[in-house]
Amino acid sequence: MTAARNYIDGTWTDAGSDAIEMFDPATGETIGFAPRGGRAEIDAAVEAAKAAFPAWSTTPPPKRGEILYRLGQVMESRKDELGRLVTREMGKVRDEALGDVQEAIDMAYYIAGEGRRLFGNTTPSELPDKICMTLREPIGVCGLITPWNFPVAIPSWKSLPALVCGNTVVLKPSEETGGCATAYVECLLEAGLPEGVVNIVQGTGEEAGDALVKHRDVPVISFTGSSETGRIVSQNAAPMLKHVHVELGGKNGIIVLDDADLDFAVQAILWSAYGTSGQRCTAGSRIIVQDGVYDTLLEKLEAGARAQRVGHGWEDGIDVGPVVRPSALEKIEKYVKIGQEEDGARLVCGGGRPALDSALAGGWFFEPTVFADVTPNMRIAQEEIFGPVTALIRVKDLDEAIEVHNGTDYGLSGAIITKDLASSMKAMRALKTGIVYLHNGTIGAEVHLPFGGIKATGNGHREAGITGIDFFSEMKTVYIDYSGGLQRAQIDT
Ligand code: UN1
Repeated sequence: MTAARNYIDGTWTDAGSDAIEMFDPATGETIGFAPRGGRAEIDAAVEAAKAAFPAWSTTPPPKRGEILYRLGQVMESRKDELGRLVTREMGKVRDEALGDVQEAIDMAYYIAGEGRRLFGNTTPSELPDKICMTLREPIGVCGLITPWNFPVAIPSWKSLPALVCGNTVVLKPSEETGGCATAYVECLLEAGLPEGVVNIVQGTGEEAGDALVKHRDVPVISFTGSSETGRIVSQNAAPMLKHVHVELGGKNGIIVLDDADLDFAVQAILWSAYGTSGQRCTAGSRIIVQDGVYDTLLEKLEAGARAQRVGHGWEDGIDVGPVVRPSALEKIEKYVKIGQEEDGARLVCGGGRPALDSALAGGWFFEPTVFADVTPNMRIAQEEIFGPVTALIRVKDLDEAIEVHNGTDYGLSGAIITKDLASSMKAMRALKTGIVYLHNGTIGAEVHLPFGGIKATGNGHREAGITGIDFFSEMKTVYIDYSGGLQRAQIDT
């Protein structure tokens, strides 16, 4: 049985009678239960995090960094176990599950070094005998609400910058992947994190998540999930003027120009569209192809999509695992139907559930799916499907490709595949996304760079990289006047 537990004020508790059932998406079997936390558990966790704040926030940042460095070592030693848990709870294939854990290890080592930086600025004053600088201060208790699609990586993206900056944390992980979050917190404790500094409350967004967002002693909220929920989170946090970071949906496009290496382009598209069964906010769900190579690319992509091996994520040679839950499958099926009904769109391959051997008959699998001849305003080209479905759109040139690329509400990740430097450079500036890939697909973010998007994808913040530190610290501006007299800024110049 999977052990999804609460950890509040140094005490672990198991799921009680009113628990949330957890499933293996590859078989549909019950794998365990998560506690159904609500307001009472959130209140207790926030109390514990508040109580731990004075000591943790005054621990020298290099010491905080040393604990987080050890976290990287602990996770390395438990990498296989954590990876298995990822596949078991949300289905992604082995390489990607281990990659998910690796992303957290990378974040631990990166952020450990931040403990010896946490740089502010020093700058001259407009007045003599006066200097100016900025310092970073911890903020308080951070409420972190994390999704199931990167069940180890994303909790690390949020919690490690928060911790190195001296904050304490209440983590509300997705109810699908509570065991991964539990194991992650176990690693933090094994690394030496003091009791109460991180607390974890399992439960649903409507109950535990909502209570966390509305808690008056939680000044910082960081949420990854759908744009719809992100709006609710923002609205509920606004009256208390909280710091809010939301990381939301995407409808990411890959532009392929006539001069592209098509075999490479197909590899990049397959990886972007079907990695994590298309359940990444960075998934490549629109392929914007120049007229001259459209037919050849479609032919190669169809062959590549048909060759993807669908099956249990932990087995050898599998490319595409299941999707997370039955309602995800239903949503994908709904969009395939919408695509088929949209005038002119053509279902080229996939579109249904694959026939798999009986051990996986109860699993939630979907075939890698390609739609061709999609036009930019169709719903399958505008709305996030979050499954292994991609849509080919034909364009005449780079200008039209950029226009189509930018013609969605979202703005997370964009990509262009061409050998022409000038076209790449033009796209680099013109694509309206927070992340741009030149000569690649839309996935593959690294932890030491800012991650996030514009338009309906986010609210202007970026996580990971140095920007994670910016979000989780309060900037204090300090003026030091050693002139011995009163010097008035803007007046005594
Ligand atoms: C997400 O899709 O929610 O670049 C995160 C990537 C991963 C992170 C994705 N490193 O696709």
